[in-house]
Amino acid sequence: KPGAKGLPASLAWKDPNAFIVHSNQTVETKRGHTGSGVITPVGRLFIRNNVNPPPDSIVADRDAWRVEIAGVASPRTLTLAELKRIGLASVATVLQCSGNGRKYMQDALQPGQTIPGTPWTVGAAGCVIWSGVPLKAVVDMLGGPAGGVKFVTGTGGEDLPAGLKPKDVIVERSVPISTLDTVLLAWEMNGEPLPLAHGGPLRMIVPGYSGVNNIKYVKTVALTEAETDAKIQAASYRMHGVGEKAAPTQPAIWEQPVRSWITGPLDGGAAGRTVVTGVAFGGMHAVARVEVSTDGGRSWTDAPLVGPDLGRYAWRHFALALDLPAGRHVLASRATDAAGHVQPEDTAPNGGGYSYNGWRGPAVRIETT
Ligand code: MSS
Repeated sequence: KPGAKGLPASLAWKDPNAFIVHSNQTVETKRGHTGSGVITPVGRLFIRNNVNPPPDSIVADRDAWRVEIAGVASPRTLTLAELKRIGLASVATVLQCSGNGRKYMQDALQPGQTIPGTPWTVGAAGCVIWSGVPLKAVVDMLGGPAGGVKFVTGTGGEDLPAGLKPKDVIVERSVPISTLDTVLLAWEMNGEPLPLAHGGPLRMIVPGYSGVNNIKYVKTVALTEAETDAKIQAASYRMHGVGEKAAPTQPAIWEQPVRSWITGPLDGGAAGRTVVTGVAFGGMHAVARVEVSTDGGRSWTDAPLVGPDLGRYAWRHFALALDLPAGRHVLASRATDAAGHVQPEDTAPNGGGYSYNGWRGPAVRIETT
């Protein structure tokens, strides 16, 4: 039964009250537990592992971690200590699983249809400040990109389970070379050494791209001519119809669409003055506008954005003070990004349950008295 289990021992340092534990590898932040500041405390940030994480020993001597840089004029393996001498930058991004909101698609299926995967609602997401070296600075130092490269391909540092084909389990993802200007090789999260659980000692961050593209414990970063043929890229995280098989010809799950959801109130209570709060982000673009509805989308009111603006890849909180009469209310939020994309009412189910961004799914039903 989801939510009935406790945190796995490796995550015992996290806030036990903040999570719905789907499995040892899929731990969702409860709605409303991301806090009201912009940044999600690391103790309340969700966890998603596609394979078992590496042992703790890899963070015992962080500076000794080695990453191979390939697809450049002078390929080299660099230690984290060496990376720290190349450059430093920080970026705030929404880290969100590609399947965040999958439950709303699973709930909308016809009899006989299925969408496999964790039934995340809104809690496979957080907003985090990453610090590290821009990949561009590393590539420039190594003589620039090799000819003909079209992708940035990152490989996770897990020990692969024996008896399985490595390509079937390795966490290796390719993103378009256009991301070279924004990718960060990060060793800090929210100003602290990056915990193993979130990819320490070193993680490849692709701002604006969905969770799976942000490779934890990254051991190789290669500029490549083709996308990796690893299963996680070729036959998974693809946009395809329900019941269809994933294939490399389908769009990859890369850039995140505009999205928002209510974080409070989540329960009914006394009628009267109420502050409706939530988070909104634009994926690749800044959030331009958030509207709130208390009548299930029949009417909308602009909601003020609150708190510091940490840039286009971060989320913003919104807070609208209003008067809720006694009765039933359906609270929803609808965001618009700076490029004019508006959240749709719903997102049609797709085979992997990816990239849900409708406003209808996460609407909150409450009754005030
Ligand atoms: N990386 C690696 N190396 N491994 C794994 O498993 N996963 C993915 C990313 N990265 C992985 C990686 C996913 S899938 C996600 S979401 C993310 O990560 C999460 O993060 P955290 O830190 O929260 O755990 Mo879905 O799209």
